[in-house]
Amino acid sequence: MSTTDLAAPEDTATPAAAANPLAAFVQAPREVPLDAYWMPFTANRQFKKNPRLFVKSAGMHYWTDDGRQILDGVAGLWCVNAGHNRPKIVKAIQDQAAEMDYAPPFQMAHPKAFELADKVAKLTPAGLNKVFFTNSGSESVETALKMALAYHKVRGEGTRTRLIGRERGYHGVNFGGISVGGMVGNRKQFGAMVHGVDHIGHTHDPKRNAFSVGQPEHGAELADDLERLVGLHDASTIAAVIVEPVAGSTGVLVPPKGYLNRLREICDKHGILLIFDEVITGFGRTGNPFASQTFGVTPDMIVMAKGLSNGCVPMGAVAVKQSIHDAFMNGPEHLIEFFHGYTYSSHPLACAAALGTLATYEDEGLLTRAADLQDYFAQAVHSLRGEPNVIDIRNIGLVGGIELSSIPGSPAKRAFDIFLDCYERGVLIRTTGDTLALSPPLIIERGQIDQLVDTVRGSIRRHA
Ligand code: PXG
Repeated sequence: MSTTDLAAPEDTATPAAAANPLAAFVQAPREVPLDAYWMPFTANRQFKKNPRLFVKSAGMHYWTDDGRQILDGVAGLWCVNAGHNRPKIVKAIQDQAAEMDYAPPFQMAHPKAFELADKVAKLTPAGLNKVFFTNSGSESVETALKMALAYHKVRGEGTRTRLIGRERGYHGVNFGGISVGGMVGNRKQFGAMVHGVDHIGHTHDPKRNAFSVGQPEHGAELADDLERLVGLHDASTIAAVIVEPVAGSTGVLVPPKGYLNRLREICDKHGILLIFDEVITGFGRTGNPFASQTFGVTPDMIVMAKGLSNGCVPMGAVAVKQSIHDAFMNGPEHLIEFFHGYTYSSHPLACAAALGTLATYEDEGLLTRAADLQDYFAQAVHSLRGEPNVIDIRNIGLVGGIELSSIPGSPAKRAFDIFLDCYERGVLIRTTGDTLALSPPLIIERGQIDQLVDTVRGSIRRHA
């Protein structure tokens, strides 16, 4: 396949263009050597018996190696918020690759890194105006946790070494992230992890909140669990609390009304930093650039990735309050203030992709489009109430979770079978346990929301 086959210079995001599936794409099927690649977070043996391969993307769609068009109901993996192969992003990456491939980020830099940080800082809530670049959500989480520890140390509060996460939290797959994370499957194979970590309880409360539209009514008081941990460990030992404003990977858990505000208050009271992991919620998913703005709660740090570069080139970032940054800016000026960074922090291709991404969001008003579509989307996903085995439906902005009862003795199987069935019928969704997750690109049209939900409905019925 030549590179020109993959490029989509025309704007294919419009439904009309996307309806022209394989116009410029004729390819002989090719043999793929399946054996050597150990696939991440994948049922490898199942996959290799029946591979699902994408070979092209444009707008709201993928195409498979056997030429089928698939509606993307999850923005790739919650990241392709502007839709696929958008022209400004494609061009920015192509131009950058031709102009300068790499620039060292330690003691050197390139202009686009500064331009991008400036633009990101303008999107984050007021006060979070310093931006540190990484290459993924997982690296951003580690960066934020290390910053929190180092921040307290440079201020002379080095006893604050404890990191607090939340049950059912997902913060990537590195050691800090799985330690503060609260997903059993991500923890149980890996020993004792980072010590001194503790967790507040999760907010999932189907008894009181099942089928809530948007934020659930009940559960603000669950934030008080942080007071319990302060009582147990003492605030002087706690550096930071990290939570996802909306937990994505554990099944779209929307924060109860008032919950995040209460968490903020308790953190303020005890001098604990509040970190929001917005890897999924960042860049328009909830109807604002960040969920912090949707819920009106400003953390001390925001962890981001995914939608920052539209998934086109790996990139993550941590935005922090000026005061956190400034605490490090002491000591002799020729010395490094924060001993942390990656070879590929602020990689030129990633910065170019992110600048193209932010320009696309701005041109098309995408960072607030979920707010316009959320009522329509909510109505669509909640129309699945009453379908067989549907025990809860949760939504906010353009993200929805449909929880199904498990097949006795085979947890996650019903949802996985539905995922496979949807794929056969031309729609890509995600599953976690027995919850189906929908998080389409923000360019989705109403008719495509209908297609997405109707396909899921048919699959749910076929697997009753
Ligand atoms: N934090 C959050 C909140 C995430 O959702 C990460 C950190 C880690 O990002 P990286 O870029 O290191 O993968 C994530 C990642 C899913 C799913 O479908 C979600 C993620 C990754 C894989 C699958 O639930 N989110």
